[in-house]
Order: sequence, then structure tokens, then C-alpha cells
Amino acid sequence: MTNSSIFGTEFIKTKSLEEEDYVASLNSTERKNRNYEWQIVWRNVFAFIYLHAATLYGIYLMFTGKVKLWTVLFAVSFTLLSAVGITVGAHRLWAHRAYKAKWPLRLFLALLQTMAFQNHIYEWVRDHRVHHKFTETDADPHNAKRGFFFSHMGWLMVRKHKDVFEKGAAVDMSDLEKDPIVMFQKKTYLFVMPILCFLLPLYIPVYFWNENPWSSWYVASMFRYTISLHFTWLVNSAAHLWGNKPYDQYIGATDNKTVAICALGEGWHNYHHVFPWDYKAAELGDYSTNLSTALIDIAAKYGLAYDLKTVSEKMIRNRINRTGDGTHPWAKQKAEL
Ligand code: ST9
Ligand code: ZN
Ligand code: ZN
Repeated sequence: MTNSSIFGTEFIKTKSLEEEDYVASLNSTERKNRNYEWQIVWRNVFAFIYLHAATLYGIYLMFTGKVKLWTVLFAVSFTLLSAVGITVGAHRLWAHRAYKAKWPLRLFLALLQTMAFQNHIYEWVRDHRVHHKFTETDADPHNAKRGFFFSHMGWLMVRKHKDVFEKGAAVDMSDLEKDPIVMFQKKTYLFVMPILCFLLPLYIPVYFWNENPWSSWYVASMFRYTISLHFTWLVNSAAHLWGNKPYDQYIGATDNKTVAICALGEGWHNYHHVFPWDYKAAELGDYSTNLSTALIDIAAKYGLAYDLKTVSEKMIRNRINRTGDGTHPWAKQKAEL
């Protein structure tokens, strides 16, 4: 496979006669800016190669019994905690404002989100809002029309398309700029993130149950981080490529149960793109495939989360009947009537 098809350049270089006329009318600078050529960011490529090599070594250590069981259990727990920072925090709270949270919960979620190292909240939210606003166009940072690899992780190894900067500039971020916790995290991120994402998980197994530091590094730091990235990335790749579209068959996002389980409830992505303000990011409050919803409900019970937004059954039914692909049980009811 050539680099060009890995990064999906062919989807960008769409040419039509009309477009050629338009391009001919541009001056040379405008023309240069228009011709997007992806530029590989080698620093990131090498970082991901190291991360995956280290992860494979971590898996080898686990399968050959060279790691303590406690370290493996710790890695799983740490993955879950950092995932909550992404789903309950960055995604449902900060990106979509699907509920409100008191400052102790916001602070806790910001700490968990820092443990996940998926960029600071401000950057994560900006990319995600742009993704929702310009889904599957050149302005979408992880445009799934450029293929599985690009939307999964390739987008983190190349400079962004100019449309992401230009159209992204129109996205309102003023709410985050008013949140002191988000802005403090942004300012301190480069210092705090390596401590929380890599050093803390390295140190805890060594200090508390005398794990070998190298085993701890390869399993609790590297393996754990890589797995949590892939589970997250599946939402951008698999849940834009494979699955049902019960609510809107005309968009790329799909409902994908496997992704929902891996990503703590974020795989009901067809629903989520249609109703992004629903704090459940899914139609049903089924906790078994949506741990994030369970946690928001618990936080609401203790008054830490409030103003939970959701969608009425009538609105969902209307949408299913208007644009759904017929896979929803309610769509069948309509056909039988
Ligand atoms: C990672 C993120 O993995 C994953 C996000 C996934 C989201 C999934 C969502 C689904 C729901 C949640 C599911 C959770 C499940 C959890 C389960 C877990 C078990 N709008 O970016 P730069 C402007 S990160 C507007 O440097 P380049 C802006 O002015 C992994 N403007 O562009 C900016 O300057 P500043 C670790 C925008 O140079 C300037 O452009 N991190 C926008 O093209 C430059 O921005 C990495 O690997 C926008 N959207 O570089 C590092 N974007 O920021 C990745 C940019 O100062 N990042 N601007 O305001 C990089 O190295 C670079 O960003 C790059 C592009 C090379 C990718
Ligand atoms: Zn999406
Ligand atoms: Zn979203």
C-alpha cells in the first residue's frame, strides 16, 4: 500500500471541471494553499512505532508470566479510570455540554482526562466539535472518507488539512475559555501529563507490590496507554465504517455494539451524531454497554452532576421513521401498521 492510499489523499484530490475553472481563477498563493499535500510528522510516527513495539513486548511479558497479576489488574483499572476522563469528561461534559458538573467533579474528570493523554481538554474538544460540525469532510480532523487507517490513527501522524484550521476557526470555544479548570489544565499540561500518564503508573506497581520497573513500564505504562488509545480511536474509525444506522442512514456514523463495549458506551455513534446533546450518547440507559452513563447517573444522585439533557421518545420515533435505515425495532412496528 502506498503512503498516498494509507492517508487517503485520493479523497482530497477530488477534481471536477467546475473545480478546475475555479482553481484557474485563483492567484498563485491561493492555488498553493488549495493544493493540500499531506505532510508526515515523523516525530509522531516514531513515537507510535516505539509505543506499539513496547506494547508488544508488554504483551509478551504478560503471556510469559513475567509480570505480577496485581500489575495487570492495575493496568486494567487505570485504563478504565482514564477512559472515564475521556467519555464522561472531555466528551459528554466539555465537548457536548450534555450535563453540568460541580467543580469537584470537573477537577476529578480533568485529572482522569490528563491520565489518558489524548491532548488537553481544550484541544480534544476543539477537534471533536469540528468533527461534529463538518463530519466526513476535509474539515473533519479524522475524516473517515479517507479510510480506516487515517480516521483511526493516521490523522495523528500528518499535518491537518487546511480546512480544519479555516473552518475550525468558526467553532465557538468561549465556554471552555471561561472554565478555570480547563484553562489551568491547558497551561500545565506538558508538565502534569507525563507524570500522570506515564510515571505514576510506572511507579505505583514498583512501590506497592515490588514489581520490576521494566515490567511496570511495558505493561502499566505502554500497554495500558496503547490499548486505551485504540479503544478510543475505534469510535472515529469502526463506528464511522461498520454498523447499523437506525436513526439516520444518510450520515457516516454507525451504531456499533463492539465499539460501545470497548469505549464505555461511545459506540452508539449513529444515535450520538443525530442527538449529540444526550448525556447517554445512546438511546437507552443500558449500563452494560454504557458504563459512562451509569457513572453520570451516580454523580447526579449525589448532586455532583445536574441538568442532564436527553431526547424525548417522540423525537426519536420521528427521526427513526424519517431517516432511519429500518434496523430499529420501532421502524418494524411502523411497517407492520
Ligand atoms: C488522541 C486523540 O488520541 C483522540 C481523540 C479521539 C476522539 C474520539 C471521540 C469519540 C468519543 C469518545 C470515545 C472515548 C472512548 C474511551 C475508551 C477508552 C478505553 N479547529 O494540531 P495542530 C489550529 S491524541 C480549529 O498542531 P498541525 C490551531 O490554531 C494522542 N483550529 O496542527 C492550532 O494552534 P493551537 C496523543 C485548529 O500542525 C494550530 O491549528 N497525541 C484545529 O497540523 C495547529 O494545530 C498525539 O499523538 C481545530 N480542530 O499538527 C499528538 N486544529 O493549538 C497529536 C488545529 O496553538 N497531535 N487548529 O491553538 C499532533 O502532533 C498534531 O496535532 C498533528 C497536527 C501532527 C496531528
Ligand atoms: Zn463521529
Ligand atoms: Zn461527540
